[in-house]
Amino acid sequence: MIEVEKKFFLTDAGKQALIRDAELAGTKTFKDVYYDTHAYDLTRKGMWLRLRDKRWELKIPLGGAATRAVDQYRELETEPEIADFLTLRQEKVLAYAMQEAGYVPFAAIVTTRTKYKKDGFTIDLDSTDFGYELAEIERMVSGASAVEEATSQILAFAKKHKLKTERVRGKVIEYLRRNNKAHFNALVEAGVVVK
Ligand code: V4E
Repeated sequence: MIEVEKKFFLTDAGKQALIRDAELAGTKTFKDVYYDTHAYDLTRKGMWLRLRDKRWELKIPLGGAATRAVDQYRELETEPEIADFLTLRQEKVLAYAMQEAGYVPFAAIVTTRTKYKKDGFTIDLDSTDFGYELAEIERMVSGASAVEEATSQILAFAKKHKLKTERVRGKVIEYLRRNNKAHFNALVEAGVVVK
């Protein structure tokens, strides 16, 4: 199965329309701490290394292109895989090996995510501790050939609920735009973020 997902700006009206007649599937709160070097070696390549609560995760763009158009990622979720990919010393606890290699935290974001099901779509409403909210609409498909159709279905579903269908800044990008202009501008320069 492949997960096709799109993020959208969330207004009060959009939120009310989305949750009307939707089935509530649960709420959770998690903390993400994102890491990179001082030279932004990972994020300038569109790679995102984070500690979500107690689990390390690394998102690597598929296709190798570090552009905003890429929205499919390979996700490494075990410490040996991440250490191997970053060529870190495996005999050390990952957090120490990362520190030794110059990875430092650059953003910490607490998100409360409420999940709904509606018309065959999964809807995530994310609310962050820095006041940014967005919606993510997802659909599972069985193969690559169905991705395009699912994308159109997601866009039609979003339009029906009066969500703005242009692409939205993800939570981390918005966090950097508000809190760390040097990092944000480096990502614009690298072509990872479209201003
Ligand atoms: C992929 C990405 C980043 C890493 C965080 O990914 P995201 O999907 O926003 O996090 P989240 O919490 O929804 O993860 P999940 O729970 O679904 O695994 S940070 C930036 N990007 C891509 C990106 C970009 N290059 N440019 C802009 C404007 N927005 C997002």
